[in-house]
Amino acid sequence: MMAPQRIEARPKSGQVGFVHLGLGAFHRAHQAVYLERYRQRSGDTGWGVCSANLRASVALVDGLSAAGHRYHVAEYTDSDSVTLREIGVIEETLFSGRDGAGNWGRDRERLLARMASADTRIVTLTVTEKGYFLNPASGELRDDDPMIIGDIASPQQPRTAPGLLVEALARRREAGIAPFTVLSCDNMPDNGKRTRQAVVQLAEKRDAALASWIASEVAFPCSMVDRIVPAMTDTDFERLAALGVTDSNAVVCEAFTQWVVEDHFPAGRPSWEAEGVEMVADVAPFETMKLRMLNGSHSLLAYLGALAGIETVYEGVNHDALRVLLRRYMLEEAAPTLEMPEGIDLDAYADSLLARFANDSLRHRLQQIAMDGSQKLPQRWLSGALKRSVAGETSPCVALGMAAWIRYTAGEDLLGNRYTVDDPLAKRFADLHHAHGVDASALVTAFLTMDDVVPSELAADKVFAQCVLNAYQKLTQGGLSEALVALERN
Ligand code: NAI
Ligand code: CS2
Repeated sequence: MMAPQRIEARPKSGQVGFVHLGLGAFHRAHQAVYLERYRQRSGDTGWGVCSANLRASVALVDGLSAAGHRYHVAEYTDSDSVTLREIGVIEETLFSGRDGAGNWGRDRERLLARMASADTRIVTLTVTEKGYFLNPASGELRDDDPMIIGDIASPQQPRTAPGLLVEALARRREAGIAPFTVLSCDNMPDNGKRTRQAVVQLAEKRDAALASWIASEVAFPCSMVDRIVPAMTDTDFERLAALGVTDSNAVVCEAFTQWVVEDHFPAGRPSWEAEGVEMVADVAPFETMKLRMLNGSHSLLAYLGALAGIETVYEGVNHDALRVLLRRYMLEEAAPTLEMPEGIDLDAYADSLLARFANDSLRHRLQQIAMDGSQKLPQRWLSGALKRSVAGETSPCVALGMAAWIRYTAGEDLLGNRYTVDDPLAKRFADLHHAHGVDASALVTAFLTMDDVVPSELAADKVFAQCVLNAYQKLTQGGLSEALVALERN
């Protein structure tokens, strides 16, 4: 391996301009890196971050605090080339979730005070697709969810991301302070619009005037975010230690990074274009391209690979028939559904994605990608397949993916290994398998008619439904190879 490039963090300023909700791996490897690089170049120290977890990972909150809010990001071009970047832009970490004793909201008031402060001009989020409490198909607030019911009952003691945003905005409105800009950095289509939907619909349950003020005064720009940041493994920590970095808060990621942001920040923003942040009028084409081509391929690999006992993206993309499937899906099923600006070469983009998936320095586990499928597949596969269905086109790759996802939700791979299905709807899936397990046709129909996940117009497409059933039977009776061969004949 070449000697790593080492970049130290700039001294801290104590000034906070951002609050972030969802202190996870991606935030530490993406937004925080852009802000650290901005700070390094510009000398502008006004955009420090207060970063919070609303649920789990209090250990990370306290670990970063104990480390003086400095950590390392290892950016791997490949296993021979890495940049070790120290990040110091996070000035504070807070926890508003439930602690070991079952008490909620240890730092909630400090977090709300930060969000209500006039110094805070932008609130960013990476709370996963499920953290917005939206119905994945309709985009409506799930006001029957116990967490949302709790926030409606106790709006001043919010537990959810939408609840915190509503309460903080209510305090700013009350104090005559202009609102912050809300910038979602989650893998959702129209992520800004969906965040706005969740916040306004929750505010409506509390005070119509507040909801109206939020709807008219608060900016919710959309953004497309891209950097492959796998959950850390013991091997990752060992590799870093071998480079002299012993840091329990470190993250590893690919060298590639991209951030395309709608330029709508009434309260101001960093001038971070020099760091490569692309400020545009309309993010949608880039967001849809990435969600369908990169994330759609990731999910295909996740379910087909996991069922065959394949562990990582790297192993999966080196499985010849799976790599052929990914390229076919990207260019024959995803690309034709996209409306891209002139000059975007989708063939080249597909090849760049396959090259990124083949990065031998990342242990990106398929089980991590497979989680929350009910929240991910609508934007990754189903919206594109619906567009094709309406045009009278078939989507055999997506149909195979759906068959693999349905089989995956049984919680046992094709080799008999059991695993936990990590999804907000996991209980429902288990019930469906219990009710229909041996009757493939009834099981596939039951999954396809879940209208909070699968668009009903797509479920009504009999050709698509039959394609899913045929793929399901091939997969469960003949295994991955037979299912892929059958697809090639399709
Ligand atoms: P992570 O597991 O490291 O962090 C997830 C974060 O979401 C944690 O802070 C967790 O507390 C929070 N969270 C989960 N459920 C929540 C809920 N119901 N309410 C509030 N907070 C909740 O995962 P990571 O890698 O940081 O990814 C987070 C999100 O970032 C993804 O779901 C995706 O939307 C986006 N993203 C991730 C990329 C990656 O490669 N890891 C790349 C591009 C986007
Ligand atoms: C992955 C994404 O876990 C998943 O669902 O598909 O986190 C993926 O790594 C990122 O979107 C890449 O930008």
